Amino acid sequence: MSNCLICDNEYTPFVDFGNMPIANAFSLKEELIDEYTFRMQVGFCSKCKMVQLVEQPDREKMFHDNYAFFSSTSSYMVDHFKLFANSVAELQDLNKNSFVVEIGSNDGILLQNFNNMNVPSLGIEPSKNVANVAINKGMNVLSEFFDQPLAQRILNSYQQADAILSANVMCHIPYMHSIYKGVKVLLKDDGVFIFEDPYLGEIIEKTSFDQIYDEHVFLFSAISVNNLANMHGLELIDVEAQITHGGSMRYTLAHKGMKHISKNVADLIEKEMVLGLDDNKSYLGFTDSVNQIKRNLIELLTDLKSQGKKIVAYGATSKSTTVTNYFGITPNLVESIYDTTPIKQNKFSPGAHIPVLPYDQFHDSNPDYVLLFAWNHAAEIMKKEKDYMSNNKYWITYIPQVKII
Ligand code: JHZ
Ligand code: SAH
Repeated sequence: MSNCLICDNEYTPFVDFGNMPIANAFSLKEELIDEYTFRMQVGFCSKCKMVQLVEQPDREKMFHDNYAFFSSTSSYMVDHFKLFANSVAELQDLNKNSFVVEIGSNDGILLQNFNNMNVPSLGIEPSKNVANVAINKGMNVLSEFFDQPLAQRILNSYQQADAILSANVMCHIPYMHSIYKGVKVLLKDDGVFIFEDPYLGEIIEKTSFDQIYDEHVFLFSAISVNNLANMHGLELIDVEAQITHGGSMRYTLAHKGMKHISKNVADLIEKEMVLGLDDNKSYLGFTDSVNQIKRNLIELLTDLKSQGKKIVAYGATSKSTTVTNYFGITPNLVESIYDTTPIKQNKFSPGAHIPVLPYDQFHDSNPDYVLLFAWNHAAEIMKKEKDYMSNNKYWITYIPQVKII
């Protein structure tokens, strides 16, 4: 039995991936000897309905001066965050007297849009290397972990915020009560707290099990987010599905009773109850669904290898760490992974030790099959590689099922 990070209720995990390394710990050969691992299991709390990792490594092991994920590597995401910023500016009627705070601003992919609009903003980004990219572009960023004490310090130096924003960060933070207490004091009476994260409903429907790795301590639903918000005098006032990261949800919260609640909230909560996201039973088949994908993918890769085919992978994603380690994919099956991120290149993937090579070498590698680890960017990547792949080369994807394209 484990205790819920939100309400302390006891629960039993429904899936166990065994020992997993840090998903973004791409390492040099000499660093591979002593790789850190943790037991990766996920459970559902039947009381507050939160789906969560049982154990998560210390935050400093994941977010530090050599953090490997740079948000702006996808041009689609650059456009997505521009639209996000524009929608917030319109919703809150932002101007030069407003104040926007972003939690987990990474390389400034969202924050830069407020700079361009001359709206005062502050990014909070503990991973120094990615924070520095934004700082060097002229953005106002504090390289620290956001929590309640930091919110109080921000309040002392600035003012309350018209909007507190966060994308793909809230689901990374186990100390949620500290975050919500911080948001509560930092948010203006008529302010909004808007965040988006991979959506539990999509993860269950698509069996996108690779959204589960060390950084993703929570898989949110509207039900669990609303329950958590209510514990802090906040409430969910809108929800909006996003196609990013394989299916995300944008949640808008406000101080209780301060804003109109969109019908979208009740509609989504009802849909989640029909889907059974509030019911323990809905999670019991998850392991079998993951194992079915595992059998099919390993069978396909083994079969192709026995025919002498060359298989490489595209995108050294965090998600791929769960896939390679849980499925047992080694360099014997997948020779190398090509990626555009300099800090990941000429290193080895966590646990599976597949060489990560610069994207520039991808075309010359001349593979027969390309396993698409960055399946969430399929539209952008397949468009970019259309001509190259038309020449008797095939993509392999595995979410929601194994498929050759
Ligand atoms: P991508 C990370 O997850 C980690 P990851 C984190 N926990 C999270 O929640 C999301 O991001 C937001 C490369 N690439 O976006 C770049 C190419 O090589 O799926 C990246 O290394 N060529 C914070 O790591 C990787 O693929 C391309 O054309 O699962 C994509 O990683 C494109 C588009 C990407 O996130
Ligand atoms: N918002 C970006 C970045 C997501 S990566 C995007 O959607 O692409 C997740 C980021 O959250 C990392 O850069 C990490 O350093 C940061 N992070 C982790 N814990 C945090 C905390 N407590 N406060 C602020 N940022 C945090």
